[in-house]
Amino acid sequence: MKREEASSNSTVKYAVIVAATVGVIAIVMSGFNKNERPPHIVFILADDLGWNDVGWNNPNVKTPHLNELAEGGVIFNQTYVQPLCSPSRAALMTGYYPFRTGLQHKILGPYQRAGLPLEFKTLAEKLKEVGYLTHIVGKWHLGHSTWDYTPTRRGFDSFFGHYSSSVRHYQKTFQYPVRNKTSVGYDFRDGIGVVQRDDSAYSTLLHTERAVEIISKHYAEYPLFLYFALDQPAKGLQVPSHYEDMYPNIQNQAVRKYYAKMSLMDEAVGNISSALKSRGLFDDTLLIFMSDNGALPINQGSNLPFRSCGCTLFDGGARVPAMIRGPLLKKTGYVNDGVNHITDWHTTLLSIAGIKPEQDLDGIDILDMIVDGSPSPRNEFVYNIDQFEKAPGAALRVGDWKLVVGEPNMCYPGVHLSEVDDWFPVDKKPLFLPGFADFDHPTPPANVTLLFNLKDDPAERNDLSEQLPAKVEELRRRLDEYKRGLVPVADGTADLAADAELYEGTLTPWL
Ligand SMILES: *[C@@H]1O[C@H](CO)[C@@H](O)[C@H](O)[C@H]1NC(C)=O
Ligand SMILES: *[C@@H]1O[C@H](CO)[C@@H](O)[C@H](O)[C@H]1NC(C)=O
Ligand SMILES: *[C@@H]1O[C@H](CO)[C@@H](O)[C@H](O)[C@H]1NC(C)=O
Ligand SMILES: *[C@@H]1O[C@H](CO)[C@@H](O)[C@H](O)[C@H]1NC(C)=O
Ligand SMILES: [Ca+2]
Repeated sequence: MKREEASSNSTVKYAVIVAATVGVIAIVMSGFNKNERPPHIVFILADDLGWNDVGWNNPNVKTPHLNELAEGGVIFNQTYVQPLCSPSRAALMTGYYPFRTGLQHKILGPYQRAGLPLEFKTLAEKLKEVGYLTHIVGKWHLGHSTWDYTPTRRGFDSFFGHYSSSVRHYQKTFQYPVRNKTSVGYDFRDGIGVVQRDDSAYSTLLHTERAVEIISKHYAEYPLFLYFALDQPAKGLQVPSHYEDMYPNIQNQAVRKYYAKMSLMDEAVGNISSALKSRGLFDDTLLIFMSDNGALPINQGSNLPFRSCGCTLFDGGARVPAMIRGPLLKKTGYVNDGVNHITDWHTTLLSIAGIKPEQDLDGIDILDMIVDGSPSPRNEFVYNIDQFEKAPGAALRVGDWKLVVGEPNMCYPGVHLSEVDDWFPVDKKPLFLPGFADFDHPTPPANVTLLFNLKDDPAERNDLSEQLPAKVEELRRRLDEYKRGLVPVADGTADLAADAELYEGTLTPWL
């Protein structure tokens, strides 16, 4: 369906008016005229997938399904996200930079009280208001201390997955330091219920099976929003061995397992597109794939040619593989070089659904850029602003220029900048990122001032700050303007009352 139809979609408008006055049930009764229904949306978000970890950027990684989808759609060369999990997810769900929602500092821990503040409506809530049936499968990671923070109270009709940052693929447990011990928590839910424990079943296979089931049973009169938040490649190297067999020539076992996980992930995407085809929905579905942040050196991922990794303000943390395929696209089978930010996808999906976005969203509507390759309307974006008193850090891009100030390592003091500031090769020695908790660290934080021209120097090798002080000042002033919108960081303390051991080993909302 075309864009003009979306904005003049009378049935949708009717549904909104009815929804506003009578409530959500009215939407289900109002129905959609077949030609007016906005497209189905399947948003696939990988976890910690590096720039160089997908087939179209690195032919050694076997991702045939993703490659095929990308060939029939558009690959993005300059998609930027937040350098960490919770902030990126918050940006996608709200359309605001995390420094405006309180999620600019590190990630949410499993026992943290804070979550994505309830005053922000999620993408799912907004899409639901115009009739989308909404599902999340996989990782939430936007808070769970109270039920109000959990996905089925934030606009999703169903949830199948885990609340916290990451769980082991077979055990579905996380480990978290609490006082003098390590707390182990089981974290796997279907809706609000706990899924029966089965340590022989691999998480991503279960997630994919659920996604396929949702698609197969979808009532196609209504638009579908499926947010498939993969737990791949993420942390740990558990993977069924037959995926490793796809890489007989890779000697390094860790690299082989990592690539195997990429191929498992690719198969999951393939199963989802097959399910869309079997159900007859494929041609009417916008399928978007991107990573939530750059690869971390804890894994074998690579962000080459870009500098450094996830959890930093360098481009290796924020510039990620991304693609879209589906209806609306008038120009396909090419690489689009327009700058876009994860918040833009929020705004653009609203636009596609015929929803008027809030005035002050940070996300910009990039629909024209996606549809026919028009120039990107975005000229600047904020990588992050974190006023964390021990190690403040911020970065901003305006045009081709990028300024980084303060501590570029967002995991300080967990790791020191010297450990992550590198151009990581594929078979590097994995670095252990010791948690994200604040603790006393003997090394003082960095306080850099770096200026790069990303057009000439996308790998950030040549700092121009001393040569171009006026440019530094110009960007610093722009950053100061953004800082006026800064909100305090959400409370980061771990609540000992949340210890899973108090709830028979299961992570549970506790407040
Ligand atoms: C941890 O602390 C508790 C109480 O503070 C104590 O009873 C327990 O023995 C300690 N455990 C270890 C392994 O030190
Ligand atoms: C994809 O579907 C096939 C056939 O049902 C299944 O054997 C395989 O495990 C699925 N792969 C993933 C990653 O879910
Ligand atoms: C993608 O970005 C790189 C680095 O900025 C650039 O060299 C390349 O030309 C871009 N590719 C396309 C197709 O625009
Ligand atoms: C970092 O350096 C700048 C000058 O380049 C200075 O103004 C600022 O106070 C320093 N910040 C910290 C936290 O030391
Ligand atoms: Ca992540």
